[in-house]
Amino acid sequence: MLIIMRHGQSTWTDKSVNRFAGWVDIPLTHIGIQQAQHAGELLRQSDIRPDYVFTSLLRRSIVSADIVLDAIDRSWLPVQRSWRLNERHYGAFQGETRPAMLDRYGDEMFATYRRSYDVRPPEIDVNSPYFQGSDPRYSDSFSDGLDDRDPSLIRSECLKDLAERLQPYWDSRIAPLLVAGKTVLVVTHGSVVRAIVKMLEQVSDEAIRSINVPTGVPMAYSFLTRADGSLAVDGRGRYLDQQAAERGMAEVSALGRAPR
Ligand code: DG2
Repeated sequence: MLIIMRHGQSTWTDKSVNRFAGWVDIPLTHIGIQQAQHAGELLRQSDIRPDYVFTSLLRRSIVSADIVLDAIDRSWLPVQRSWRLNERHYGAFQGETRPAMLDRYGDEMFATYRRSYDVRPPEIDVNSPYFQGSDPRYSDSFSDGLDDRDPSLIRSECLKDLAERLQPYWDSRIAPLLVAGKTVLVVTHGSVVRAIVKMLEQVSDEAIRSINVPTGVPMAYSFLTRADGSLAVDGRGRYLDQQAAERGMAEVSALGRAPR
């Protein structure tokens, strides 16, 4: 079984701040902490006990996973972290408010930059305080050897770029655990969840535009293993709290609307 979850609300997804984060390492809000606690409660109530845990290199994902593990008395599990589970690099939008970008680019381009499959936001300036070029977590020594991508050089990503940098990690680190019948918890970001849903449910490039991911609500996928050992997903992803998921999706969608 796969349990995939976007981190709890962050300080920049709080609607009073409403800034694009991408690879900027911002913390959870009090609400985000409560959402992660609730997510842990949901796992406990459903008697779901992860065998393996994955996070990105960003604290909103790391701390959310810690809170979930604490709630299910599994803080002892080793956690695997990778930049490949980071949010999409939001390029020059990182640190900018959504209303300001909506104003600058207009409804259609703004929606395209935010939700299209293959259009990247403009690249971030290497002198921006929000460029990660000299951040030690992305330096070469952290290279995972899966391909020759250097995360310290990335200056913007579309969802397709994210899916491509995620694929080797999924294939080599996560999918084999699912084939072996393990329960895997992935605590990550909105765009990573969208990329995984797209892959598992074969969502079209067009249809993925309308999928928003709530903060802090776990979603479960079950799998069957085919005779040749490959993985087949058994039905669609199921939010463990459908009402909270619907509320959260509406909130995420509203962040991209002009303030009234
Ligand atoms: C949000 C996504 O990602 O923003 O980068 O600001 O999951 O890390 O909070 P997350 C960000 P939207 O694409 O929903 O505007």
